[in-house]
Amino acid sequence: MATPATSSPVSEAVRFSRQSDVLVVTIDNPPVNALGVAVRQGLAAAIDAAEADGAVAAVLLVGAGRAFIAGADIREFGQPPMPPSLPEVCARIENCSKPVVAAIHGAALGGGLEIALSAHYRLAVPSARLGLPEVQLGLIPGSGGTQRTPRLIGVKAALELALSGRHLGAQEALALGLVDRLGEGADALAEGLAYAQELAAAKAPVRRTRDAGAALADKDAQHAALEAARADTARKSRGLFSPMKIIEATEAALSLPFDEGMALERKLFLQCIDSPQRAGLIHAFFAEREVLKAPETKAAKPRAIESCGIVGGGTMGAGIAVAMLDAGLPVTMIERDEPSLARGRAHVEKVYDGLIAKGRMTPEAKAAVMARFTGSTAYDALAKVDLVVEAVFEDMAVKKAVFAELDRVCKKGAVLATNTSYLDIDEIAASISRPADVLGLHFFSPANIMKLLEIVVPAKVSADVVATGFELAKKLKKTPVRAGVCDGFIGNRILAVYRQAADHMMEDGASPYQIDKAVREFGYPMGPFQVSDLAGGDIGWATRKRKAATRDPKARYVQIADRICERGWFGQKTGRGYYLYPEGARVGTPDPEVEAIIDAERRRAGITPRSFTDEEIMRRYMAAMINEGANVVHQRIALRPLDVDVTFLYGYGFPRHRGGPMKYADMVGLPKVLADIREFAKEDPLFWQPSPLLVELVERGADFASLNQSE
Ligand code: 3H9
Repeated sequence: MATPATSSPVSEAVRFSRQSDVLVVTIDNPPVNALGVAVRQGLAAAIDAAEADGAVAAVLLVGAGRAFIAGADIREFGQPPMPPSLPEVCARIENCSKPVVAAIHGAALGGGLEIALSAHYRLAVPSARLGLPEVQLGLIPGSGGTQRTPRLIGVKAALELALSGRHLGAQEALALGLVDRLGEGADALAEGLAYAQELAAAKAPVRRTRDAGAALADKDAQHAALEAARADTARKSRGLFSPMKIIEATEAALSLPFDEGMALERKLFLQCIDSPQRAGLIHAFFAEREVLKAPETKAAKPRAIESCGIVGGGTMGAGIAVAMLDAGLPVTMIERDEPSLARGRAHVEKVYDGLIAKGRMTPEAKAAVMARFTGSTAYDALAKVDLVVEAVFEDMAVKKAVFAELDRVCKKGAVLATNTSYLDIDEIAASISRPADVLGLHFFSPANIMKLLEIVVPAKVSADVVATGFELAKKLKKTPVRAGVCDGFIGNRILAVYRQAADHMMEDGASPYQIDKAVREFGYPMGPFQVSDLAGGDIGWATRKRKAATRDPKARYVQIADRICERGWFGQKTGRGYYLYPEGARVGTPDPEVEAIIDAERRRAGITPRSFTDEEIMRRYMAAMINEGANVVHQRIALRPLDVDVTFLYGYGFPRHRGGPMKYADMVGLPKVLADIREFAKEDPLFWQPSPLLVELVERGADFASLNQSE
């Protein structure tokens, strides 16, 4: 049936050939058919070819490989634009005089969906994922997404799509009216071709989305949806730039003719492209993919992980157990005695009972998950597991005793991991007969929720064990970051330093409430003193006591936290910490007694309090974070600055639109950061020692981004 026609690709990225009277246009730009310049040129040439060939009655757009089109080529943003632009390509498709069909499989996201919306007919097979995720990159849909989508599905649904960035399945897209037909199988090409031939045979008209409007007929409902989205966005999208622009552009679909709406969309899109938030968010997008490419994941194959063991059923051990159960793995928990084991099991069950209470799990589903959970007080129960995570008390002797047992019972080749937060994993590894199998897997609390997993790499570990850590992270849907061994690894080591900077400011005159507010306004969900109250002040207190013996006596030490802890004020769980939490409130209120303690401590230390602006607070807070981040990279605890960024984005609530501390430093400018540190060093040269890496980069006129190439 197919009549071969000459295919005349402008580039390899887009092929087209006539199959009977349908010009089949295949976008083939691996891995995800992003709309780089070659694809845009190829699509424009394909439409020209369709117009020029009298034998073509319809055009079919289809993606090769795993996706239809994942969107604009994100790597091109910030580069000089190369014609044709995506809105031009979309207009060429929409204005084609012959019916154009988009057959969608896999991702049709952002510009990919906008191409499909410019086609006259759309078919989606079950694998299709449609969406406008531009908001997650600090952008608005910029090729007609804000103008065509509401014309097809109404303002409410269009805004929901563009403000959430959510992906829709084929069924939902059909129900909304975003696609016209559901394919049945996996073969978008075959189903799309049949559809295009059917349309050609029926002499179906071209149907331009720009001319559609039934979905907008009820003007009152459209305006109500706009206002609701405005109110909701003002409440939720703290400081984000693009969501309000999405609403503004979408409103134009109601109030302006199509071409004027497109012009406004373009203007707003370009404003977003120029915003630092776009740079931060796109950095985060690539960085979170780059962290997966550790040297060991390239060099070695992971070991198979079909079953896991956990030693320790406390909060951390139970959270890790839940993460593993959620990934479908069987879990064996070891505790020292039956009551402890019962508590560990209860911790695990409590998580699932919470889900049941919220209607997010059925009791039957819980029973099915718990059937994969076993507990024992005998280490021999771990004889057959592929990987064990030790999550017992943070004490070297206790950990070594656990590892001696693991060494005794675990099968050859089992990965033996520790969840220690700060102990020397090299020392733990050296204490057993198989140091090559010992790895650090540092989970963050609550371990079943927090996305970050530091994969801590001791000196003697074998590459395949490290690769297994990354593979486990994938199974657990966590974001792994490779870290070297040191006190606190990447995250907690840097945290310790900027927390001290916050304490210094508190003693010098800023209140904890002002510091928290400044940090929140920067974009964090919480400030450092709120975090301390949430985590429990006793945790930091224990660490300070542990480090007391090794602390440099010349280093500044702020005692305010100790004074608060001595009163038993450990934060939310005790009803007061830095804040007061009357009757179990989760949001605290400032405590005048804490302010009195701070005043007393200032007097004791001979400090006359001074005022701080919020801007100075953030300058100091960030300078401390960046400087220690640079040390961590310099000492190869983190391989690249982007590893520090991802650690903070996923483990410490760093605002994503700022890209991470090191990206933020690049945006501020490293000379400025270094000048700040040198200025602060005049008061406290011991604390504010510029990182050698920061100094070197400034001297070379380079930035952190220059160190981000994959290893
Ligand atoms: C847009 O469209 C703007 C328009 O409205 C207006 C323009 C005027 N570009 O995630 P994966 C790379 S904004 C360049 O690991 P998965 C990715 O870096 C865009 N590269 O695979 C990775 O590279 P590497 C709106 C891209 O199967 C490789 O592809 N679209 C792009 O887990 C594989 O990616 C989006 O925001 C891109 N657009 O997930 C969609 N996308 O192998 C962004 C991916 O070197 N993409 N790469 O590390 C995604 O959400 C996921 O990649 C996707 C596949 C779901 C498609």
